[in-house]
Amino acid sequence: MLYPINNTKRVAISLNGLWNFECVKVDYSPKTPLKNPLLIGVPASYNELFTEASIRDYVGLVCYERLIYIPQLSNASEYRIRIGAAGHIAKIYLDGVFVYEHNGHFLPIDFMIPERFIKKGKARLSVVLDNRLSFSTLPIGETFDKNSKLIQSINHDFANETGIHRDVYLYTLPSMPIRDVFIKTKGHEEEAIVFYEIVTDAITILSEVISPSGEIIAKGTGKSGQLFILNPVLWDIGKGNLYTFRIQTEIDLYEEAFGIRDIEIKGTEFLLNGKPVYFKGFGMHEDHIILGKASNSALNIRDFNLLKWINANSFRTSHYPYAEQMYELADKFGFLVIDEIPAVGLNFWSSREVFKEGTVDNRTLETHKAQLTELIERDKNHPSVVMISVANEANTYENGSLPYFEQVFAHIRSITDLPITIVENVGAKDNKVAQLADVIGLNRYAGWYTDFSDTSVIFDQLTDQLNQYYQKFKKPMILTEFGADTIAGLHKLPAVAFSEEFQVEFLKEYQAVLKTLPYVIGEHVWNFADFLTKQGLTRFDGNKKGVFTRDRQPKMAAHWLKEQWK
Ligand code: BDP
Repeated sequence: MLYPINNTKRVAISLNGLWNFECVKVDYSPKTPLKNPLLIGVPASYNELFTEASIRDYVGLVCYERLIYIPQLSNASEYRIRIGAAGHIAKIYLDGVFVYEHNGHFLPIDFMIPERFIKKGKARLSVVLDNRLSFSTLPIGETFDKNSKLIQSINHDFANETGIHRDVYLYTLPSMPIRDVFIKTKGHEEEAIVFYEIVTDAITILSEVISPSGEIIAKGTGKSGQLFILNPVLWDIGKGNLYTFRIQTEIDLYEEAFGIRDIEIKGTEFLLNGKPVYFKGFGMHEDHIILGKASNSALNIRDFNLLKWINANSFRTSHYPYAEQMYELADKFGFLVIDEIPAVGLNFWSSREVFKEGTVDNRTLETHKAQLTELIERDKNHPSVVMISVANEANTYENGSLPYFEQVFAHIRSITDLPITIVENVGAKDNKVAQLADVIGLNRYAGWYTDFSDTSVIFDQLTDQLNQYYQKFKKPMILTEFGADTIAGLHKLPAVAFSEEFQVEFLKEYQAVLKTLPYVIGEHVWNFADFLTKQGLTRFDGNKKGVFTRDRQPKMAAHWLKEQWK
């Protein structure tokens, strides 16, 4: 699936901006326009925009609605709508008629506008979103009725904010369009091969590779082939060298950026263009003041400038696929991305064949596999994506976890040759699954959730836990999470938990261990920035483990990390 673009053959019209909005009943169907709509901004989470707690905390169905006008363009043969992300389950209606359904909060919704609406030239577009978590959604969760109000049991640590979260486009395709392109590269500084495969019914196909400096350096014809490039400029950390793959048919035109880079796991090393990489960076969240989980260019640029400033080279899209623009920026800035699916906190596997309420089972597995397919379809050509994470903190000590993850790994390996990781928090001894991964991610909170505020336990405990993993699985490892909640502006000497001084001392202890263990190929501090999560006794206006505040200003630890990562 290709991103909507504007060029001489295609038109993409933004449908962002003001929409009508209403919280609606669970059996709602938009036969008639909304009766008492509120105005809402798109993209944004609805949870942060109003003054009533009843909307902020609303669980159930909401309807977004607006009129769309469909221009009649001579070159357009197909009209489609693409919503970058909205969730969890989205049902789309035009003039009250159901046209499309999608399950997956963090992946695109893309559907064709039926002919009769194009003839009419306009339609009422209704996007009905259902944020009820279940064992068929990712993340999983449960929804209960409490005194006629829906409430959720959430097994993950970020707010279940909902809304149309990414850009919405009405876009056109010419007849026999270029539907997709798969680009793979292999090579080194002397020579590279670009393998391509184009999905289209067009007959005459011309492909061109354009170098980062703008010259056409290779040409091909047909739907698939290999192009040789002499002395390529490689894509690398901090070097977002991007080539363009231009496809022209008799009626269509599309340009896709790609990079030439090689990745390989050799023993305990992760090699990028033949050189070992040490991952420095963060687990992040798409989370912003007012916008909630929506993506915004200005805020995305700010995040990348901070990542660059702090000398990071990578991040994990914890705990879900981010907006396309984050990958586009990672491609351009030269950042490594571990691309994660929202399989967070999977637990309680059903030991039976039949569905059992309150268990992860075949319903979850089907959603998990379908979203991995959509993730690879979306992100396959980004040079920045160097690893896929299939889950975060699943209960991989439970018996049902192995057969479940055998299927997840078989599926992901059938659709990509990228290295696969799983992010763990169970001890090595009890882990039944980690042998399936190429790289093991481990989240650790010694001195915080255990032995609270005692940093002296960190060195020995962490050394021991990582060594146990390595001895059992013999895989390269990344410390994918370690961090302490820190209130910006709280200073204490000597340090106490929650102070900025404590965060530095805490991170320092972890880093000291990592330097001694050769199989550890990276450190991702938890978290890049403070973020919103459900209310709880251990959460003071959100999770405060950010090295930056929620409005993206540095805490003391940011200055310290910048020095360490120089
Ligand atoms: C880890 C989770 C992460 C949480 C973090 C924390 O992977 O999502 O936010 O703990 O508690 O277990 O801060």
